Amino acid sequence: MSTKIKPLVLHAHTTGPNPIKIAMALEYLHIPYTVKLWEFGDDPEKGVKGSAFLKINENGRVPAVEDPNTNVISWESGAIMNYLRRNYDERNLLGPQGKTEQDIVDFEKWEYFLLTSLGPMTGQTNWYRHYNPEKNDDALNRYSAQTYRCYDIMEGQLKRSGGSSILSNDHITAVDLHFEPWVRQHQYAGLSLDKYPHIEKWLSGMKSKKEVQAAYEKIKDAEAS
Ligand SMILES: N[C@@H](CCC(=O)N[C@@H](CS)C(=O)NCC(=O)O)C(=O)O
Repeated sequence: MSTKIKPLVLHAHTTGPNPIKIAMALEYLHIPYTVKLWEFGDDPEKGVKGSAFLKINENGRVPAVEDPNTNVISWESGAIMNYLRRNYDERNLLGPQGKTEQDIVDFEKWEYFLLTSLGPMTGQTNWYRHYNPEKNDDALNRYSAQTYRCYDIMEGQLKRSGGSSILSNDHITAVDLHFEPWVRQHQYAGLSLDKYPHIEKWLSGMKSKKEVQAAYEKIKDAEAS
């Protein structure tokens, strides 16, 4: 199937967690793609807040995907993931694992939980740990505690699902891909998984998947070229 598809362009950043999820989905679905890396900042030609990139995503953030097969441009990792599933996942490899309304809601609730809670709380923890111009312990403690609260919820779900994947044992879906890069960054955020054995096990399983490894490699290769 992949031979007939023109390569999609994944707009990404070397370290940002959100583009990696999309690279993973492209790998799982065997969709050909190239990676275009952007810097943070407003350099007109190279920056995510510069005029060249703002023509692709007026929100000035990666990921964004351009699909020459459909001429669709998508941004926001949740919207991109759903676009890829609708258009390239005929066998429903990455989607909800059943057809009932409960199956669909279960998929979406964990996807939205990452997009609105675990991801942003980790992002804010990173910000107050590494980038805020002034030290602000109140904010750092608040966001660290909120991220740990999300880990509590994720740990409970992994206990229920069997632990290898978030929705059901052994079957990786787009939900796992959304979570992986954010949870992988726990040390950078100054957080520990010591109290989260199920998350630790899930993460190490995710890291061992060839599609996940290929996604990280592809971003690294784009950096080197
Ligand atoms: N909600 C967006 C978040 C995108 C986002 O925050 N991307 C980061 C990289 S992971 C970014 O582009 N940051 C650059 C900036 O904020 O200037 C999504 O899920 O795609």
